[in-house]
Amino acid sequence: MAITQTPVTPQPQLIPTNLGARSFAAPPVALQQHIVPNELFFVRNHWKGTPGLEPATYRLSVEGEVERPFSVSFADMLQLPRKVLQVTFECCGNGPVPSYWDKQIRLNNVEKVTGHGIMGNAEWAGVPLVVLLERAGVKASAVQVVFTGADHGPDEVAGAPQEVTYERALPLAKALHPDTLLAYEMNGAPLPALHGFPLRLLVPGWYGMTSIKWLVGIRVIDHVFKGFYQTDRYMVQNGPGAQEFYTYLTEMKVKSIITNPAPGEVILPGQPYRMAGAAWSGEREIVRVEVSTDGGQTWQPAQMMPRIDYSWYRWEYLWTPPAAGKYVLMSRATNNQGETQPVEFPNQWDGHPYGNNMIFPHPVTVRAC
Ligand SMILES: Nc1nc2c(c(=O)[nH]1)N[C@H]1C(S)=C(S)[C@@H](COP(=O)(O)O)O[C@H]1N2
Ligand SMILES: [Mo]
Repeated sequence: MAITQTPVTPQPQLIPTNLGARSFAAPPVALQQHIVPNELFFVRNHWKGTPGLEPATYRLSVEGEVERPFSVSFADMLQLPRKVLQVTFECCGNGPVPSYWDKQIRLNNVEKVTGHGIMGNAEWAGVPLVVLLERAGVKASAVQVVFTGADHGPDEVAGAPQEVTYERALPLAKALHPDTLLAYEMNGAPLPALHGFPLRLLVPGWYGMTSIKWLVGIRVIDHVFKGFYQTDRYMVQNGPGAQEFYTYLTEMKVKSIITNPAPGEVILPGQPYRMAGAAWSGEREIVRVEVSTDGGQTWQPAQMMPRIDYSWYRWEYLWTPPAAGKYVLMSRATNNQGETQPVEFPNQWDGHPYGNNMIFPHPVTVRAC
């Protein structure tokens, strides 16, 4: 199968987040909806463009520590058992940089709220991965399952001249989980090119980098995978004295965001305003979302809507701002393990913003218009 990088222009509403036009954040209006429409769903690509995979020639191979290696066509995939799941995921780099907020709040002229757009919730349809793994017959020697994307190139940060392929592994238990999907549909439409057409892995509850797009290979291995995007990215450096040097991110940490008010929205004094947002915690349940309208001094419970499958929970809070002025709104989620969001971003030893789940200040100005 010939693989060429096809230039693709994302929807103009998406916000470019880095040089080289590889990644795009969802605008605030996208995160206000329970289901983020495909054209507003964030895009995070390691290289520009998309591998131009053709469904007619597409094959997905299953090999390695299996009894019966095989490959399937795209048409065959569509005949296999189908599962539909709502799944929320965020890129582990999602979130404003704390120093940015410190500065804005210190300057006290905060109005612009950005930085949560590299996440979304969609309804995905596909084949449970376990169906293919059972057909192949995983050997007792299996330890992990490696997923290979069709995209490759020099790494964007390391700038290494050699080609690296986008590949990552899952532990066997997560690979065999009945909800780990090989998705070919997103919100009822064929998977868009930018989101991995024709087929992507979808790992519910885990950070986005595990959900390999343009999936062409599945390889069961008898050891721990040490590929570049497994060991050199998406980990946080632990503090001095820690037992482990790095913590590798897997399941999404407990987190919440405020989506209403949006940046620049006018809020009137003395009138009830419906604050809203989202909360999630990997595969776990959220048991509580609280809201502060005074920069974290006092907290009130928000009203939570139930989640669907692995979607985020939506929440609301009716707030009547007492008077005109500047307010710092905050939300704080707690999961069923008693884990809650930290006041400050904990893991910043190496300056990487990965896995930031702090309580984010959401500044707003209340004024009569
Ligand atoms: N093949 C491939 N899969 C990939 C990536 C990539 O660059 N190549 N990016 C990963 C990252 S870091 C994220 S956050 C999600 C983003 O998925 P989306 O672009 O569909 O929103 O895809 C993941 N899967
Ligand atoms: Mo990501």
